[in-house]
Amino acid sequence: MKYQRSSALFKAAEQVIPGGVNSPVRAFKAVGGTPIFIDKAQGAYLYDVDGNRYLDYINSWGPMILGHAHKPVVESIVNTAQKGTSFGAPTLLETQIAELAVQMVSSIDKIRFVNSGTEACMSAVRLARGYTQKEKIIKFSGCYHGHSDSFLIAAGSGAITFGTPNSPGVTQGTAKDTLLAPYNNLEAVQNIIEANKGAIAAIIIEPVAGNMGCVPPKEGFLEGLRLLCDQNEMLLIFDEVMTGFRLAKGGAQERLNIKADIVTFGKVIGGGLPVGAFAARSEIMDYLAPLGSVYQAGTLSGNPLAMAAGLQMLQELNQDASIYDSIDAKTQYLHQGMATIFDSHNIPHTINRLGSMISVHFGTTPVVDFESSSVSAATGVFSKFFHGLLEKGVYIAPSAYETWFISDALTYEDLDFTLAAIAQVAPQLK
Ligand code: KE4
Repeated sequence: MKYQRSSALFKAAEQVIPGGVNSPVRAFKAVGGTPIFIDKAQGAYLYDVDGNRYLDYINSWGPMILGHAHKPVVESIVNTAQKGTSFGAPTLLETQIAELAVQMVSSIDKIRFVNSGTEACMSAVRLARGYTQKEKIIKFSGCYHGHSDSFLIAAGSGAITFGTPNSPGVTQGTAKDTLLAPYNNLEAVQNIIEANKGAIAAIIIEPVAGNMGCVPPKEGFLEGLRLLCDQNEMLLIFDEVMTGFRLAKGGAQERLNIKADIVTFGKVIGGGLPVGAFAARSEIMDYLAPLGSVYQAGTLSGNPLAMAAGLQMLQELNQDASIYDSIDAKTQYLHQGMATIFDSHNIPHTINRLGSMISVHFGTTPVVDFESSSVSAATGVFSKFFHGLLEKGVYIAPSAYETWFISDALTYEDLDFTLAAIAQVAPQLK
């Protein structure tokens, strides 16, 4: 592969954008090298500015579950744009996507749209604090809920990569209200609750973690959190920015058969445009302004283009649930193929998967939380894996702490191409 134009564009970007990127993980810091600049994408493929083609396993970090430039979504955006792009006033589209989301996710009566997953999670925590009139929250090391201050306390995703769990600029005043527990460790949560009796508003969790690689909940873990919340008058917040509308129509709540009190969304719900959302039963959501006293707002929240894209995406997923079986089967095929290759080369590895969420960890320890994920990430093998695949036209997330995002646009020929590339790279990983 040649990357001359990407390199030149990156140098120019660095002059006017911090680190040359608008989101840190895109800078390839965790794997080294220079980020590739994308010119266009179609279906399962990305095309960079040097004319190289890649099979895409990032899919804009989740939204492109039906593949890039999905025709009905693009047409919906174009048609809507011709009638104006944003009015700052209510539109029918907002009601239509809200009604569909409420129909698809059984635990919610009402939903509020925002512009990112960060905004959704930030707003969900404020709502939980306003509803319970308590101030502390529990989050889990390695879980990432966006970059608002309350979450950059040993956050996952980009913050892990940069080795700055407590980001400068986050005040001690904020940090004291965020309590940390290891993922999959119910006893630790019980101990925190005991030590903070009556002070905790909510537990926020990725029901299937995707920001320390894919880390599924252990048997009984989420059920245990549900019980602890009920016993201690705390709200359970599921951050489904990644899992929502991906693991099932009703997301992780449906897939894992457990109900959260508040659920947040992003990525898929926006069809590739900037959309986040948070939702709950009416009794909680009615605490929000203008009905209630918990303030939350946004100039472009619910804007017509994003609503049109998200509505088209959700309509397709709602009408044809076979998409979920299809992406799950493709992910399982990839899982089995990779495991066979790594085993045949005696490469120490763990592959974590739930539904279409999958990650590869090069180490011997099972990856069940942030600590064990970090042990595998520290081996340095992942960077060779990433660049070896990139050279062969397969684009996976540039960090060992990320999950692969499968789209239904991937064919079994694409999966076989991917496995052949992995087989060629495997000898370099020992
Ligand atoms: P955004 O603010 O980036 O839209 O969403 C934040 C967020 C919240 N919750 C979960 C579970 C998430 O995974 C995310 C964002 N995911 C990362 C990828 N791991 C986005 C990539 C990036 O930061 O550029």
